[in-house]
Amino acid sequence: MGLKILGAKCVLLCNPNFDIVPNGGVLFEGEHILEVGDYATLYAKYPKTQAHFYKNALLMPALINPHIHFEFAAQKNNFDYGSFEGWLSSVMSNRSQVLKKAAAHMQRAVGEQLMQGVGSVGAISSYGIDRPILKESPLRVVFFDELIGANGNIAPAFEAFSKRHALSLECQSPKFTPAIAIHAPYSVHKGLAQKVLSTHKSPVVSTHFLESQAELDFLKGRGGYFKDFYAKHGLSAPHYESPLEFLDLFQGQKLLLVHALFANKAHLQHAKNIAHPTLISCPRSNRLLSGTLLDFKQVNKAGVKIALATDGASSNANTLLLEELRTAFFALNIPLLEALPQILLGATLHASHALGLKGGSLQAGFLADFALFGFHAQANLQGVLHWLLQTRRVQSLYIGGEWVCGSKRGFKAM
Ligand code: MCF
Ligand code: FE
Repeated sequence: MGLKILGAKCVLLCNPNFDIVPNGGVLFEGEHILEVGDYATLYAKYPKTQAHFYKNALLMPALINPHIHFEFAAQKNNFDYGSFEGWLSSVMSNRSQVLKKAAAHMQRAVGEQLMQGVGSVGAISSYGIDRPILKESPLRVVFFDELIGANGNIAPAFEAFSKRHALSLECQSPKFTPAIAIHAPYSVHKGLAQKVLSTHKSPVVSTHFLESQAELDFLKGRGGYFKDFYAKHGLSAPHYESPLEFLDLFQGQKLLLVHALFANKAHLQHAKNIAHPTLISCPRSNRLLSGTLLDFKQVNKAGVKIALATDGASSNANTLLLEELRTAFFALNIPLLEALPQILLGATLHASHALGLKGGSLQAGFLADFALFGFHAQANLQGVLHWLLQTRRVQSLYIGGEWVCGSKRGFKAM
C-alpha cells in the first residue's frame, strides 16, 4: 500500500467551513486520508512518499449522488413529464417496457457517474436487476432494496422483500452497503413497512416523501388523484392518519427524505424530532414532475441539512450530476455565493453523511475518495464558481485510495 500524496493548484476540503487551500495536498494510505494541508509542507514532512502535484487541477472529495434509480436508466420518452399524476400513470403503464431495456443502459449510467467524478451513489433498487452491475462496478454503493406494496395482505410482500434483501446482504463489502428504502406513503402499506423495518436493521433508510400535492392530499385524506388510483389498478389503498404518522415509521433512523417539496415546517420539525434526517433534493426531477423546486431557505431555517441528487433517468433528462449541480446553482432562491458552498457540500459532505459514509470531505480519517478536475482559474471562491460553470468531466477519480478512471499520472517516488 504505502503512503501517497496528491496535490493540486486548488484543493476544496468540503469541510463545514468550505475551506479552499491553494497548492494543497492530501496524504493517504489505503482507504483513508491521514493528513491534509499545504502540498510542499506535506512533502517535506514525508519525503519518501509517492507524490504527484497537478498544476492545473482542482482536487476535491469524489462527488456523491445519494439518490439514483439505475433500473430505469433506459427511460427516454416513455414517461410523461409535466405533472406528477401524469408521470405516475405513465410509469404504471410503461415501466415494464423500460425495465426490459435496463441491462443495456445500466452499465452506461455507471460509466456516466464515474466520468462526472462521482465516487459513491445511493442506488434505489425496486427489483434487484441493478445489483450485479453495481456490485462489480468501481463505485462505492449504498444499495437500497426498495419496498413497494400497498396491499393489506402483507405476508407475501414481506417474504419477497426479505428474499431480495438477503441477496444484497450476501454482497456486503467495504464498498457495497445493503440498506432499505420505503418507496413512498402512497405505495406502501403501513403494517408492511413496520414489519420490514422492525425485522431488518438498516444503517440508513431512504424514502420518497411529499413529492407532490397529490401525495399531500392523499395523506390528509382529502381525496384527489389517489382516490381512484387503487381501484383502477386493482390495489388496496394504504392508510396513514397524516404525513406525521408516515414519518413515525422512521423513529430513531438515519433517514434520507427524498424530495419533501410539499413538506411544511411542522413536517420537517417532526422528522428532526423522531429521526436523523437529511433532505435529498433532485431539482430537475422536481421541476419535470411537480413543476417547482425545493424552498432551500425554508429547509435551512428548519435546520435540516440538504444533499443534492439526480434521481433516475425515469424523472430526468439524464443522470449527469454536474449538470444537476449547475441547474441548482442557477435556480436556487438563495444568494449566488451562498449557493455555491451549499451545492458543493450537498454533493459531498452532506450526501456522504446522509448515506452513513465517512467521506465527502478531505479530513484526516475520512475515505480516500478523490476527484481531480481541470482548473485554470484562481484558487478562491470566484475561481471555484467559474469551475462549476465550465466543468464537464473528471480528469481522474480515486475510490478507496485506488485510481479508477481518467488520466493516470504515475506517482513519482521522489
Ligand atoms: O423519485 C422519482 C419519482 N418518485 C417516485 N419514484 C420514482 C422516481 N424515479 C423512479 N421511481 C420509481 C420507484 O422506485 O418509480 C416506481 C418505483 O419503482 C414508482 S411505484 C409504481
Ligand atoms: Fe427517486
